[in-house]
Amino acid sequence: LLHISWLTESMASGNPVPIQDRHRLKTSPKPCEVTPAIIMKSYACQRRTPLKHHNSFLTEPLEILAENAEFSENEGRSLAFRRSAAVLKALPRAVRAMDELKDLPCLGEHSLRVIKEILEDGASSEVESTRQSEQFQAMKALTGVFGVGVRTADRWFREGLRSPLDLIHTGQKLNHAQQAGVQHYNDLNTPVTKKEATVISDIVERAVKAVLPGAIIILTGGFRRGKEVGHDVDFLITHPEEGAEERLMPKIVNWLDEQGLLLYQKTTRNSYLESKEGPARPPSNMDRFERCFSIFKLEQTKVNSDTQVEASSYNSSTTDRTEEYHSGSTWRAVRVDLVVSPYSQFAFATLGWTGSKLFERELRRWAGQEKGMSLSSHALYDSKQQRYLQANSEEEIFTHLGLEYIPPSERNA
Ligand code: DCT
Ligand code: MG
Repeated sequence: LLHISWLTESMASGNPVPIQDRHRLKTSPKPCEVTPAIIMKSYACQRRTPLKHHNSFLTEPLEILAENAEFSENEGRSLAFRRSAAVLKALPRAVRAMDELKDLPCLGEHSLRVIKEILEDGASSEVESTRQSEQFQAMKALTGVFGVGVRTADRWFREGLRSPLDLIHTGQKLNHAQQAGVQHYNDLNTPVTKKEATVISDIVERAVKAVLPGAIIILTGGFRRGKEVGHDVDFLITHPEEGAEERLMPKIVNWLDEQGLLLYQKTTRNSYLESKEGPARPPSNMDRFERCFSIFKLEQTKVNSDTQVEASSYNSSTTDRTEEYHSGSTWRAVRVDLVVSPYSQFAFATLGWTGSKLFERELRRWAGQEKGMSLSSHALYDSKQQRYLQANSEEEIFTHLGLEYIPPSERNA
């Protein structure tokens, strides 16, 4: 039997053989029974986190508590649970006992208490009561409306509202985004499949090529990390000729609209070039590109016929599920995010829009705390050298940051 233990980074450098391994060294007669310790680095951007891991039974409950902390705008608490969960996602096997966790970073007292309860009793009472609570369920339902954030949802909750239907019944004043969110609530809360993302990719590609030949389009977000489903489909668009991408978004949107493909869209202009501010300031770096939040009208026939063509590579239940869910309708609503980046910022934009959210956060924290640098989706600024560091690829950005390159499929922290 192989024994696996894991070390934190500091232990690995300062104390190569941890106590329990010394014990094993003494008690194990054969060297082959001593396995190398696994080094668990403390920033998520220093680790490989695959999509499929061995500890969902722990990470899902911890993420419920993280989500609940977000609902009460307790960012520190939420981050602590998310960091704990991310460490467990990076482990090579399922946790079975508390002592397997003692050398791991990022596991706070509260997270450990929850994990202990799950290991011993099969469930955590705090997590289960959170799951069942009226407030958690209402906040989940209300923030599940496109265009509704935590603040608005919380105000509605305190006014006695519990679900999107309550918004209609009580005649709440809704902005355009929220109106679309209520109208397409069921569709937008039905996970988008990879198949659907592929069909939408084809549409976006046709739109972009029609209005700007030579443009480059990449799928970012969860689908680039290998996810099978997502809450939306994210695209990043650029053109090798710097400046050719300016004012591109309205043209794309017009093309899509003329084809009757948009149910909703809101475009924001690139404020990064216009504002002429100094170094990009993390973490509010997500809103400065020319960006379009949209809802696509996706014809089901398109998805189904394409599924038949490529049926071998996809699970056929995908089609069954969407047909069942949208019986009586020939289309469904899907959230799509389009972002346009200048070519010189494309590597930073690609890295910033691939996620996961925690991985991005950790990259920026690493840059600031460990390297005296400031990373955003636009640029990397070195405070010591007082200059921007250029990059043509994600690999170059990791190199600038002194990090081992982590491919998108292992950024699922
Ligand atoms: N992003 C980020 N910080 C945010 C929001 C987004 O760094 N506050 C980045 C990381 C992921 C990317 O943008 C796209 O965002 P989402 O679509 O929200 O995330 P996702 O990983 O694609 O998840 P999903 O599969 O649910 O769409
Ligand atoms: Mg996404």
